[in-house]
Amino acid sequence: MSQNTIPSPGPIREYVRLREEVLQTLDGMMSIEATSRASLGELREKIATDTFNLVVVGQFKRGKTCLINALLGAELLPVSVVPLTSIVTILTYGTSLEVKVFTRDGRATFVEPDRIAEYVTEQGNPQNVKNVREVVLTYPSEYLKDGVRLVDTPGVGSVYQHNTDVAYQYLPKSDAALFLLSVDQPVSRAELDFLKDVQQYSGKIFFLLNKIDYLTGKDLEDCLEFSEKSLRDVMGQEVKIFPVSAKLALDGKIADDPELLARSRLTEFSRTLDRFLMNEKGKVLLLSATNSLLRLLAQARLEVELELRSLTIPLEDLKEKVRYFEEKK
Ligand SMILES: Nc1nc2c(ncn2[C@@H]2O[C@H](COP(=O)(O)OP(=O)(O)OP(=O)(O)O)[C@@H](O)[C@H]2O)c(=O)[nH]1
Ligand SMILES: [Mg+2]
Repeated sequence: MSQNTIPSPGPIREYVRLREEVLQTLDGMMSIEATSRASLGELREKIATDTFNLVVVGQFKRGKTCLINALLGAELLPVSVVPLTSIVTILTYGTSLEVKVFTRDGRATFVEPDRIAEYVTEQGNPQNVKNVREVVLTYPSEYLKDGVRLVDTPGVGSVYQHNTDVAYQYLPKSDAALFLLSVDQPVSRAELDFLKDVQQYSGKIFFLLNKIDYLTGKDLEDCLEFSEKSLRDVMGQEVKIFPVSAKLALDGKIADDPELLARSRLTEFSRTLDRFLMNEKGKVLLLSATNSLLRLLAQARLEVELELRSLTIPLEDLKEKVRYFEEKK
């Protein structure tokens, strides 16, 4: 990341001021009984620690997990030709590689990194029999500095409905999304419907067309053009798609082979992502925090309205009875 892109003190001061305002609003909301304290507490912690969830999403088998490995330049997470990732897997900064498994009963256990597939994959943990909520890996990568968390989600649309459900449940926590398409499967209706859902939650979406090593020349151009047109219709504006090969990028980084890395075209995307994380992350974080607050407020309002309605009905009944009593009197 180049030094001259570091934001000047003005925007940083403005960011700190706005963040304080959001935190104060959040504290104010704690006094509204109908709001979920747990959700507010979680959101507060996220904003106070500048945690930014960069979530990798897409249909099954587009290469999401492989892309995360490629960005970090190491084979950290298991990939496969069959639907695989079944549990949300979070990569966060740490001085060494450590893997912690969080179960739904609130327990957390460290496991050896080479045993991760036993927890996060459909094969190792079918139908989530191990009751895993999420798995957190710490890793010393520049990408994960300053609160950025790379989040791998299960692919949507496979025969495993529970994998789709897990991916959907994580969407509200996404600040920005990496939306993966791949050249071996032209964009489908289901993919576009999923994009509409992602759009509701993510302050920023990056589009990647993966597996470009399968195509060359005109075929790749046609594929890109078709994908761009399909996405434009949903997004209502021009979209930029980054053509990449996660596989070549990972191989290139592991073998330290600049030719493979150049063919992967990952560097163009990485530079854009670096710039975004350096210059726009704060703005997008506050935007998605504000959206989460609005959603929580809307929920609270609905609950208050329901309570009011349940109070008004007996009141009407009571008035009717008083009228009847007066009449008889
Ligand atoms: N040729 C080629 N294969 C790739 C590339 N990226 C991923 N793959 C392969 O595609 C398959 C799926 O990769 P994954 O990373 O497991 O895909 P995923 O989207 O995480 O899959 P789910 O977790 O099941 O949704 C694996 O066999 C990968 O080796 C690529 O750039 N080129
Ligand atoms: Mg995966």
